[in-house]
Amino acid sequence: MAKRRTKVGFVGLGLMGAPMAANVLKAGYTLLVWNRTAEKAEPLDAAGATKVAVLSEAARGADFVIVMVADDTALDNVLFGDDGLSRGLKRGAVLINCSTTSPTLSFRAATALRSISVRYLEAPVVRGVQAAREGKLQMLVGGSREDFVKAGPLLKTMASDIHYVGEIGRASTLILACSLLGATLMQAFAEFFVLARKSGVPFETMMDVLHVSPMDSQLFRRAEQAVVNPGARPSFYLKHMLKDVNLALELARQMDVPMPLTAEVRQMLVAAKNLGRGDDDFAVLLDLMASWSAVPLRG
Ligand code: NA7
Repeated sequence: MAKRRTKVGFVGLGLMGAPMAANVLKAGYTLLVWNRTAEKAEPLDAAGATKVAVLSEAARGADFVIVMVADDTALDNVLFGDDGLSRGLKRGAVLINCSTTSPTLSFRAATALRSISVRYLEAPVVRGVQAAREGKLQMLVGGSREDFVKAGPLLKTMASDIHYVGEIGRASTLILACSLLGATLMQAFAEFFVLARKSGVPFETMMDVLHVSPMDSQLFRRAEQAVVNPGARPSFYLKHMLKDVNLALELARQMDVPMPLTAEVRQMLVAAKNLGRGDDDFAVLLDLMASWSAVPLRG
């Protein structure tokens, strides 16, 4: 299908959604955009997309509709709320949910959409805002292989590493497993940092040692940035990391899986959120650990 003749709706133009939608537009698709806070759709409208005032209009005539919203409540609202997307989607359209939401909601959404002959793919993403801007996200896709193949060219405008992981539920589960790893690694880095800092080890020395050690992780580059570049814009909000960890723990409860470490890290995320740090990058766990340890984060 020629790109310009392929109509795509995009709903949710937050930190991640806006640059993802910009890449879909740049690739030549005809793009309809909607966001709850309408002003956020204006830059895309100015760049050639069409901003719609009513949510269901973002699905009208669209071959694909991409949703990138905060959480389960938001996804449920935009799909099935008053004047939600389900009222505008045409038969045969593919709804692509890029948000990190629960597998339970994925099953429910897939079933409800099937009843109106709409296909559903879950396609949550890893990596942050910079990767979203560059079209280099990592994407996990769950749903039918046929729908995955059909959506392939569109997904490639947003992501450089795309993994088809199988039936509905698998991608939303695996992304939560990735998130709990991210949260626990960040907390582990914070503890590594405060112990070394309080005993007087210079930051550069810590990093030199860590980066060539078997314990290194790409995630620690981000933690390092939180120390050397404190004014940087968040790449992944702490409030969303807490949401992911809550979803992972709920899933673990349902499946009788013990996750003691994740449960502990959740306490830190809750404390940070209650201290007003929900809209900071989740690397702010370092700040919290530094103040608990009475060591300066910098200097
Ligand atoms: P942001 O920047 O917090 O953006 C969240 C988006 O979700 C934003 O467009 C919100 O609209 C929208 N939202 C939130 N609640 C609702 C409701 N109830 N109804 C409609 N739209 C809503 O998050 P990110 O872009 O960083 O992340 C998005 C997802 O990817 C999330 O699942 C992460 O865990 C991973 P607003 O602009 O606030 O009006």
